[in-house]
Amino acid sequence: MKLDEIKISKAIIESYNNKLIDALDVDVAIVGAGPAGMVCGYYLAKAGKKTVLFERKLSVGGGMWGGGIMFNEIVVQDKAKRLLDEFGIKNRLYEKGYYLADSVESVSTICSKAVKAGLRIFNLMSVEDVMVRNKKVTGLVLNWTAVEMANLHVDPITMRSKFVVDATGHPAEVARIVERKSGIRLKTKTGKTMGEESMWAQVGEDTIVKNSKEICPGLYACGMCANAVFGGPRMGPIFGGMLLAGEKVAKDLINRF
Ligand code: 48F
Repeated sequence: MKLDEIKISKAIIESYNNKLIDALDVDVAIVGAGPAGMVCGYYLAKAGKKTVLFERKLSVGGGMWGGGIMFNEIVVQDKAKRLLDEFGIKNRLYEKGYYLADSVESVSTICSKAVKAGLRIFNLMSVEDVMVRNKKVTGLVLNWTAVEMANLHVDPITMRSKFVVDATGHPAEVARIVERKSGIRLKTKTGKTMGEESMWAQVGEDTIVKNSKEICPGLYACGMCANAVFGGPRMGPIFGGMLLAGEKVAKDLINRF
């Protein structure tokens, strides 16, 4: 059989078009493919919820690949070891309460499990706005990252979702868009994003899970973004809280359907 380049191109274009059209009306749309967003997507997809995830970068994994200062190891505490085991990520005890895992294995395994469970990931796509109806977040406004990077004047497209999850990490991008543009009061003390606090791993890891919840009608914060919204500390290269946050938001959402 002779290979036909046009057939290869046509296959990709047709298949991607169908995938994107199918992603325009879903149960849950997640923004950001860091550990929190991907774990959240895994559990939602596993529960049969139609879930899509939009990631700005070419690669998924967010801040997990780099471990600490590019040493590609991550630390996970006692409480979250069961999630490493559930995903099948090899881990070893360092000292009582501290487990170590390879960051490359962690990202690739979580991603693979999530996609195999049915999560649709669109990389190279940036969320630049939200859709709001009656003071509820009802969808996302999307553009190619390449358009964003080149600062081109090109209009975006819109997708509808019963719920949106902001898993954009430190910048809490979706929450900040809602705060800036929609006039919706966030469920924080001030009604606005409170901003992340300086390093404190113990408090950060606990609050990240507590703060990963609905922040206004239709919108959840998940992972590092949650402490940026509610005002909690950062925690550095310990990742148990991110995994537990993803699981928590997915479970909350599954209960609401
Ligand atoms: O930053 P990130 O890994 O968030 P996370 O899952 O985990 C945080 C940890 O990596 C680390 C930490 C652990 O102690 O503090 O920082 O909460 O992943 C966020 C992803 O969101 C993407 C971004 O490229 C990254 O991969 N992202 C951010 N804004 C947008 C976006 C946007 N507007 N549209 C699409 N993707």
